Parts: sequence; C-alpha cells; structure tokens
Amino acid sequence: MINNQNYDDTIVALATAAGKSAIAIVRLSGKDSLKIARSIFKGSELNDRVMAYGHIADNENIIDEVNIVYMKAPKTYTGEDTVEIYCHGSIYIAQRIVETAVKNGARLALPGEFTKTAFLNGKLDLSQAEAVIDVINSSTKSAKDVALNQLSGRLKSSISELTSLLTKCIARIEVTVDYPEEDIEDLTIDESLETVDIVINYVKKLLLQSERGKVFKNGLRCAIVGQPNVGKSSLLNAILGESRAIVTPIAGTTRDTLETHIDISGVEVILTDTAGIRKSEDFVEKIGVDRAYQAAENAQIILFVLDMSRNISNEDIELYNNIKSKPHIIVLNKEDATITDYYMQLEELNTDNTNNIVTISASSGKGISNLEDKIIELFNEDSSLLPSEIELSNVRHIDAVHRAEKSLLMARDTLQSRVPVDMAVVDLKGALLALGEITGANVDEDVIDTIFSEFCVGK
Ligand SMILES: Nc1nc2c(ncn2[C@@H]2O[C@H](COP(=O)(O)OP(=O)(O)OP(=O)(O)O)[C@@H](O)[C@H]2O)c(=O)[nH]1
Ligand SMILES: [Mg+2]
Repeated sequence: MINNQNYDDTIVALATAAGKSAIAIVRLSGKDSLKIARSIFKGSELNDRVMAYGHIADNENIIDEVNIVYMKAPKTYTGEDTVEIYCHGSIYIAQRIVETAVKNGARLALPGEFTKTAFLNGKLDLSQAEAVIDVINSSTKSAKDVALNQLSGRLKSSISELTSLLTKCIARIEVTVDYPEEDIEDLTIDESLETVDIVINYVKKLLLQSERGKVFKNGLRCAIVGQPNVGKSSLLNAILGESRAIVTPIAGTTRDTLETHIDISGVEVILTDTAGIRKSEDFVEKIGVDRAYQAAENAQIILFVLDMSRNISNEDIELYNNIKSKPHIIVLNKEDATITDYYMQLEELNTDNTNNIVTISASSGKGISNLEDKIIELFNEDSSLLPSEIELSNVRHIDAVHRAEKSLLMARDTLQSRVPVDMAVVDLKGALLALGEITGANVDEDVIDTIFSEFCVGK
C-alpha cells in the first residue's frame, strides 16, 4: 500500500477525452481485468490480443455495442493484464461502462495511475514516465520531438552509463582502502580523476543543451517592446494573423501585457505585447510600463520596435540602451509611411546588432515572415542541436544534474589534492544519488506522487 492505493486492485478509467467523439476507450488494468471484462461483456470469446465484438451490459441492461481487446501481462503498457473497450463516444455511455466495471470489482483509477503502475513494474523509468506527460502536453513539433526522445529512453541510458562509471570508481576506491599500498592508491587517484572528468564533461554537455531543451519544451519568450504608438500591438496581430490586441492611433492604448502562443517553424513562441514605454504620471499607465520592463526582463528575445514614420527620438535611444544587452531584433515598422532619411537617422542608435534589423509594415503584413525567420535564426545562433538530439529539458532533471555536477567538482578537488583517496567517496556518492533521482532509482515517494498527480485520469 502506497498512499492508500492498493496495487492489487484492478483499476478502470476513461482513456480518451471526456466529450463527444467518434469512439471512446475505457481501459482496465490489473489481475482481475479479464474476469471483470467477462462479467460485463456479452459477445465472442476474449482471447489474448484478438479484438472481440459484442455488447457491454449491466446485468440484463445493454449499455452499448462495443469492440474489446484483452491483452495478457506482462507485455502491456502497465505490465499487468489489460482490457480496452472501444465504445461509442458518448460521455454518458463511457461513464456507465466505467460504473459497471466498478460494480463488478474494479476501482476508479487515480490520475496517472496506469503510467505509475508501468513505472512500478519497471516498464518505464521515471524520466520516461515524465516524458509521457510531455508527449501529451506537446503542442509543437519541437516539444513533441524532445518528449519522444526522452520517452525512447535516451536520457535513461546516458544516466545509467554515468552511474555505472561512478559505481565502479567508488568500488575501486573502497578496495584500495581495504588493501592500502601507496602505489596502488596513486594509481586509483589517477584512474578516479579520469573517470570523474569523463562524467563531469558529459554532465556539462547535458546542462549546456538544457537551456535549448527548455525552450523546445516550454516555448521561446519574445517581448515586443517600444515607445507608444510605434505599432507593437499591430505587430502582434500581424504575426498571429488575427486582431487579438487593440490597435488605435492613440498613444498609450495598450495598458497591460498580453501573452499569446504561436507556432513558428515548429517552435512554440510566447509572444508578449506590452504597453508603450514612456514617462507618465498616469497611475495605471505606470503599472503597465513596469510590466513592460518585466516582460523584457523575462524574454529570451526582445523585438524592439521603431516607427519609420517619425524621427528617432531621445526616448527611443534611451529605451534601446536599456534593452540592448539582451538578444534582440530591431524592428523598423511602418515601412509604407517612412520618412525619407530614416536609415540615416538609424545611426543615432549606435547599434552593433546590424545583422538583426528587419523592416516591416505591420498593417500590410510586409516583412512579417522575414521577421519570423529572424526570430528562429537568432534562437539557433548558439546551437544547431535538433529537438530530437536534446536529452535534458525537464526542470526536475536539470536541478538534479546541477547537484550532481557540484558534488563531482568537489570530488575532483579532493582527488586533485591527493589526500587519502576515500575522502572523495562522500561526494561521488552524492553525485550518484542526485543522478538516481532522474531515473527514480532513489527518489522520495511524495516526489513520485507529485509527478503522477500531474497526469490526467486514464493515462
Ligand atoms: N502606416 C502604418 N501605420 C501603422 C502600421 N502599424 C501600425 N500602424 C498604426 O499605428 C498606430 C498605433 O498602432 P498600435 O499597434 O496601436 O501601436 P502600439 O505600439 O501598440 O501603441 P501603444 O499600445 O499605445 O503603445 C495605429 O493607428 C496603427 O494603425 C504600419 O505598418 N503602417
Ligand atoms: Mg499597443
């Protein structure tokens, strides 16, 4: 028994979304799945992995005409006997089937309990189970590719290679301590340093790619920033292809930040429109300006918008100097209404970011696709790693790898100072424990419960 869940129970849940659909799937898992299915299903014989046709009935009352499959353990998702019932996609029918299964001995599944059972039965490690949620939550190709890579067990096998290296290293040190001889101790220190360096290098590589992994998984934050009336809200609308933000000729129209999500070349971009930045005595506008600065601070890329229909002002230059330390694109808007010497004036900005200047017209849509390409180009500037090559993207895993790195660096210091070799063992074991949290080899039960509680019921 863990948290009142009895793992001998046979569990049941609707596996598809609760709404109208062509078909719905009710899933049973546990040792009594076949027995329960036989007591509620009237139709052809249930054989392993053969689809049968018939009716689900509550005693004599027919609930629905269904197809049904029995899958014998252990080659199933959960590792237990499983039954899937394909009924008509009515929420009423699906609920009645679930109720009837419960009447006949099943228990309602908790959120994520099917996947948790798979984890407890060794079908998946914890990193793969977490990838299942990511696959379900993915809304872009990149997010899906990162999640599928993790689900395939790539991170799991890297972590198990690293932990096996560390385990061997610790064992070697412990043998040396049991049979002390100076030459052997020296040799052990050298070999241990070599191993620790290999592990540190791999861990550093994982951490380096994790920033990109987080973006693929959670989205690339882009804030649209500029003076009032330059066309920030118009730009947001042009990228979205719909009139989401209010646009007027009145400076100070946008008061609050507006966050939107859009797929650009398979990457989720979180685009934030902000209030025009200017000095204001208006209480509400001042809050809007603070929020605009906050959005710029949180962004990975800033779209700094200028208005080509008017001269560049000192305020434009001052604002640019405030944001230019972050990765940014200078967006020259209102190309259709530009004043003649605009490009000459641009020199006043004194920018060294000339590669990232894009001219657009938010009202006609001209230049918008160039700007989208530029956003992705800037994101790819530091790395060309594809989503399917990223191993580390989950914040819980990243935190564990950071702690492992810290312990490994301490172990390396200890080894390099050539004190008795066993003094490095505490930190090597620390690194081992931290890495084990990723696969679930050693992790608290409440952490496991929290992870699975984020799942939907039926997964
Ligand atoms: N000619 C022309 N006008 C534009 C263009 N883009 C925006 N405008 C106009 O510029 C004015 C301001 O546009 P907004 O998008 O509201 O500007 P904003 O930067 O969001 O302004 P605030 O919310 O006040 O900070 C509106 O009248 C738009 O129609 C453009 O490409 N060409
Ligand atoms: Mg606006």
